[in-house]
Amino acid sequence: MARVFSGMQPTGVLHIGNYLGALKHFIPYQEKDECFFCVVDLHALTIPGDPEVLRRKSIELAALYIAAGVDPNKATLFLQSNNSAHAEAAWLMQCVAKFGELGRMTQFKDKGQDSESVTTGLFTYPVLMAVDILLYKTDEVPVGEDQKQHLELARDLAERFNRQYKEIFTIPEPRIPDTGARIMGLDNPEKKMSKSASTPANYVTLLEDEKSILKKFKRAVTDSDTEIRFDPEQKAGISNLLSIMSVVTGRSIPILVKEYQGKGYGHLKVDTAEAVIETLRPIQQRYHQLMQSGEIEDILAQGAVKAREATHETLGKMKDAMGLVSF
Ligand code: AQP
Repeated sequence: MARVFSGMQPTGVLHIGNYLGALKHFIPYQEKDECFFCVVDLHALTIPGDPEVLRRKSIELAALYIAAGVDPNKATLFLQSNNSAHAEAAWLMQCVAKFGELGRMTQFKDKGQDSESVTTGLFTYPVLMAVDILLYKTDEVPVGEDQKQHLELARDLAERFNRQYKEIFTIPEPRIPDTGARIMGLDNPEKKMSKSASTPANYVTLLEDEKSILKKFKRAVTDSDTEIRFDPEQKAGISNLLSIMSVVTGRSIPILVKEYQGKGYGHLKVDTAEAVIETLRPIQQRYHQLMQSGEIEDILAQGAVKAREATHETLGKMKDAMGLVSF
């Protein structure tokens, strides 16, 4: 039985990129592996926001995990800040990580260009992410493609710690899906779909209403050609629609390409929108039921206990290996 860990930030509302690239792939693991799924609320603090909004979003994200299929009887679901081992281990690992390697993280380069005004938390966040994973002795991490570099760092830090101090950490493997690992923005298919995009035309959220989903897909940016072909370089918009359609329907891209030969772009856009609507409908229903039931708080309280138990020993070993004395 493998240990599986993954997390999502409670900022904005999850979009179909988060779902198709990561969350959807969490679900099969819980049938056979020991899973820890986390709402990474400490990561959300790296970009300052309204505390009330963060409180609300954290609960809503936990409800979305369950609505999407995470079963709290099979997997441990918890808020990152409820297990203080994460913040503690992050400090220890920051004393192993190098300034230069954090400076090379592309996500920091994208979001942290104005170094005078960004928080130091945004700079050191990949170290927190590394210990999120390592504390649970994680074997496998299901994530989208944008997290590949952060996973590499987690592996490097684990190896360095094991060499420099003591063999404590398991080296985790990223699990990135073949299709859907990088869903692109509907308004700009050259860039990934992103919660923090400047316009809502970029993404479709998991809680979006049907009319709005259809409208956004109809307006999705494509090209001036007419051929339906999978070619992310030359035909980024069409290829993105095919990827989305493929993951939500389970049909392969070559089969879809064949099916849409000779049909117009409009056809593919409407069908993709409808397939997305069908996928999201049951998730939305379960989400609203859960939010009304008030069950989430109890689930998260139980998850926090299990998460603390799972990491207690590793954190203790880490401190001991580094020469910290415990009384
Ligand atoms: N466009 C995407 N396609 C496929 N997978 C994606 N992920 C994010 N965007 C896409 C995956 O979703 C998981 C949750 O990541 P997160 O909450 O930490 O957010 P993020 O990676 O920073 O990306 P977002 O959602 O677009 O937020 P912002 O705008 O704040 O950067 C991860 O597994 C990620 O790979």
